[in-house]
Amino acid sequence: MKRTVLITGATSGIGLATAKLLARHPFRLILCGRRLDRLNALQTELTGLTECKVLSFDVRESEEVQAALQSLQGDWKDIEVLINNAGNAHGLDPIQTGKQYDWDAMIDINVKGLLYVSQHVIPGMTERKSGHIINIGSIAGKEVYPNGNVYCASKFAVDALTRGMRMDLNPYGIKVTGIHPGLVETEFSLVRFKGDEARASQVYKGYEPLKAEDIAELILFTVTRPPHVVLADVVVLPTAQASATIVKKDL
Ligand code: NDP
Ligand code: 8X3
Repeated sequence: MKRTVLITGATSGIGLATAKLLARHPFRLILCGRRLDRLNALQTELTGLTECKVLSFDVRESEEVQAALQSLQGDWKDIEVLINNAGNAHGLDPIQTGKQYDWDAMIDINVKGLLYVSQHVIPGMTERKSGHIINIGSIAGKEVYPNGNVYCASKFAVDALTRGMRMDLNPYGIKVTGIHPGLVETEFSLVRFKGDEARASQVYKGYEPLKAEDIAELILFTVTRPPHVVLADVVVLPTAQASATIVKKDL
């Protein structure tokens, strides 16, 4: 029997790579994101590998999240693995000139969005007394870096929520994992720099960053451990990266 996995942010980067990899293993997938065209294309691509459902919603919108998750029918409601991956950085400004709309986006998506999705998935897990929640944090949730202020705060919050979930859900045998990547080349920097491709690509020059597939492999390893094993907290960096601010670059 395939386990049902819900992946937020499956239209791009880490979520997309994870969907493609898990589809080749005994999982069926609920693919989430705002860009419905990408979700539909992914569902088509994965046809023949596994069954997929597509749910298009904005994690910022509590009512949209509720409606999407309540639209699941039958045993598709029994989500066994929740991958809270949707998120981004918006801007890279010092606190004194940061934009409120960027702050709102990061807090609303990375923190409140994660909570909105989780609140509709957790009751099924507690009822069944099983499940696995994987929260994608960041090295930015372990260390603050200059101009990272609110993005770092949002990822510190993800780390705190991960630890809190692990405590509160412990009586129910639910696994909770925090995965905290360093620099991964995805659309992340393009979003952070508002579509400025030159600035975004500069972030990944002069060293070999992680690929989304590297994180997908880690997620696959995490969800295929035996019942008595949980990877609680994993920081994963490119070899060239020693901390949030130290990256060996050959430029
Ligand atoms: P991408 O920009 O490639 O992917 C982000 C995903 O999040 C997209 O699928 C996007 O889907 C989804 N998303 C963003 N906003 C919303 C929203 N409001 N509602 C629903 N879905 C949303 O970046 P990554 O793959 O790199 O990022 C994935 C996660 O990994 C994020 O939480 C990020 O913070 C984290 N991370 C990334 C690192 C990196 O260096 N790349 C390092 C450490 C952590 P859509 O736009 O279709 O809604
Ligand atoms: C993404 C990695 O270093 O840009 O979370 O914050 S970093």
